[in-house]
Amino acid sequence: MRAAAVACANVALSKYWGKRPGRFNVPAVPSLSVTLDGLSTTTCVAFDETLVADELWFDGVAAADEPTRRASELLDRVRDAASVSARARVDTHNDFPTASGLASSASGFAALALAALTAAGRDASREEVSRVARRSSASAARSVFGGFVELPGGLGPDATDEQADEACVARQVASAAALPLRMLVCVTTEGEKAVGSTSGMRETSERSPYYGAWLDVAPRLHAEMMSALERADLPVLGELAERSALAMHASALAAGVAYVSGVTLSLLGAVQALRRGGTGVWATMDAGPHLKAIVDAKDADAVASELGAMPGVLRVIHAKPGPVARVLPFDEAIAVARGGLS
Ligand code: 2P0
Repeated sequence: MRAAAVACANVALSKYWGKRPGRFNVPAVPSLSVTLDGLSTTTCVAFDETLVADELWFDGVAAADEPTRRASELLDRVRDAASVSARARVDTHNDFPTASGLASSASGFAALALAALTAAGRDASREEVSRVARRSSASAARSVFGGFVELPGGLGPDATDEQADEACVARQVASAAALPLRMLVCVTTEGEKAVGSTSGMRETSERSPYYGAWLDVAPRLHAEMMSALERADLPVLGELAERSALAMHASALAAGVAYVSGVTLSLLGAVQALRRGGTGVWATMDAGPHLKAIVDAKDADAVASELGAMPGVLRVIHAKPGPVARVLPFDEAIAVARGGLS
């Protein structure tokens, strides 16, 4: 009744922002991501009949009520699927800043879903792991897979919520080696973000005059990106990824949801200037102020030193396309999760 897993963060090239109305946390638009090597969450789950409630610990420190409640919701779905009644202790460790727009919920819920289903004795397919993760955090559905991963958008209003849930399954669409892409994560703060993704996208859908435009353009950018990926055309993919990020942020900003900071905008200017100078580099940003530069592997070191020298950049993480989530030996993982070792 115990198991451990590791999953990597992912960054969307074509962004998910906004949910299909109804249940099961189904995105309104399709997304395409790259799983990132080296930004990982290690999670251990131990079901224990003596516990009266689920417990969540980060690096050996008890988590606050809200993250514990979200972990417990996922565990409820696993208990239902595997006919288990025991509560669980969850120990987890991120090797990058938590809840600051670096996709810690994606790797976190993917690792939790895989560890919990395995601990419950459920011989789950990757698709089942991904669906369990997606209902907690849609981007987590993508972190179950390695390389380049697509998560479809929701079906139209004629479909039932159950049909939309059934159809919304992530899949790997290209291996990690498909493109010589590197992601340079320019870390601009170690703090937590002020507005979480779930409430940020709800406010955008309720208040942004540009939310309709986003719903219109996102699937088209996504389709063009899928064919650029099929052709292994990094310049076109990068250009489209930057447009997807800018459209998402413009729509959020019009609702007063601002994730970008002054440093983010300076970095965006620097990326665009590098591009005018002939370097293949493109920007993407998520629900936090960090800018991620998409770059050809051959230019990664030069671009990283340029961006890393900009005021306000704390450090630059070099990431390449990463692997699928996997089960780990429990004893090895618990030392990492409780001690914060990596
Ligand atoms: C993405 N983001 O596609 C987009 C781009 C952030 C910006 O998915 O409400 O934590 O838990 O399903 O997955 C972050 O949102 O939101 C996210 P919920 P999630 O990566």
